[in-house]
Amino acid sequence: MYFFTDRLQRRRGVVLVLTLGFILMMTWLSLAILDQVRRELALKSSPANERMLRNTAYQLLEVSMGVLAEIQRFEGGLYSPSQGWGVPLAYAGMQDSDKLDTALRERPVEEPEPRADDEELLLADADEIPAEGSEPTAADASAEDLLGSLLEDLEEEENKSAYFDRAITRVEPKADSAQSLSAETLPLALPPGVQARVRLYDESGKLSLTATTPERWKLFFEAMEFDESEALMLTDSLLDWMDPDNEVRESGAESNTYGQEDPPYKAANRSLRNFRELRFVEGFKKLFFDDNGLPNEHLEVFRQNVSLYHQDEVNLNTASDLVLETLAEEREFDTDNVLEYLAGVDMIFGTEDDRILRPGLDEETLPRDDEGNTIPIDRPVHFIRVEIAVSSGQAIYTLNAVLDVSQQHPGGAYPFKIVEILENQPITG
Ligand SMILES: [Ca+2]
Ligand SMILES: [Ca+2]
Repeated sequence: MYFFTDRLQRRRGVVLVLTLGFILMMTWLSLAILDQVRRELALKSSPANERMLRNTAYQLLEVSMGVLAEIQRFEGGLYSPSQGWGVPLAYAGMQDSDKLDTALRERPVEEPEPRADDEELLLADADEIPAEGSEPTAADASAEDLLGSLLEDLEEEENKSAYFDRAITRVEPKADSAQSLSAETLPLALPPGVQARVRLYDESGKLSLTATTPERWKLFFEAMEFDESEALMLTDSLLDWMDPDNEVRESGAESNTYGQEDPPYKAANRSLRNFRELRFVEGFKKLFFDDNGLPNEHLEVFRQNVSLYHQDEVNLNTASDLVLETLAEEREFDTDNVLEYLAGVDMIFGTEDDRILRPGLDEETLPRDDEGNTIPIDRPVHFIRVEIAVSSGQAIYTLNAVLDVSQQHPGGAYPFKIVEILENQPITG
């Protein structure tokens, strides 16, 4: 008898588990459908909100240009973000969101730890109910996930930037400059509930696509850890692709090579219009792209260290590690001497004692190459990449632009020429 009861209980247990499993599956299915609907809804923010974010982003572009123009005028030139323009909103006395948070992001991203106390659990749930008072649903969570991944993308981009923008770190404006600004001008403020982040990067810290010598290209590709024959092929093919003639360099390729491709094509014989164009160039085809024509990490490194815009010498204040290494190899100087000079006495980037290579410095203290000559210091910033991200509630808006700070915008409306501007997409050039 005891045996029988036990089996019956076990069978009941099995039925219960099956039923629970079924309920769980149905719940999962309905959540999956809700999730899809929510995803589609989450992508559409209200038009009024989008307009407000867009207007804010453009105003922040103007604020950034104002900051750049002021520093350029007072300091006689733009040389390094350590002058204060690296974090323009902070310079202008505005709140600059170090990390973009949204209302949703403030909630825990991961599942909260299970708590022993039910009361605590209830309290935790109450905290998570949105301000509007609607019940939090799994669909809310999925919208959060989507938003979270968008934010992570943004942060990832930011981290990528951190890789090559060593010198562009946070330099807080001096307290007196912020005070004098707010005392003399109307305080600048973001609309309620809006968070913003503006970053300015110097394109002149990269190698110029058009002004780099064959010798320097070769050193650069070797710094990218390609072997000598690969470095030669990449150098000569790139230069042949861009030079106006059809004479083939020693390790290069011109239209006669590309004419044998299926389908055949010709060398561009002009400068690159974007980095994706490299998938047609001999050497790059194999080394920078996979078999499906998708770019690999080498293209990303190339893109981060080479500029399509500037056509001058590299600004050592903002040169990336890879570019600095290339130049050090070419001019025979020690990169550490330059980095230690720039980081200042405390040897930390982004602090008040950071130094700037610029004309008029005391020659005695300057870093020198192996022959005892001072390294070049007159390399002003020419092109600046602007990255603006504005968020409100669930919506994020990004504005990316490239400014030529050596000339005014045609018509005189802005102090600098806006060379390129893109909304909600990165500038890939
Ligand atoms: Ca050519
Ligand atoms: Ca040629």
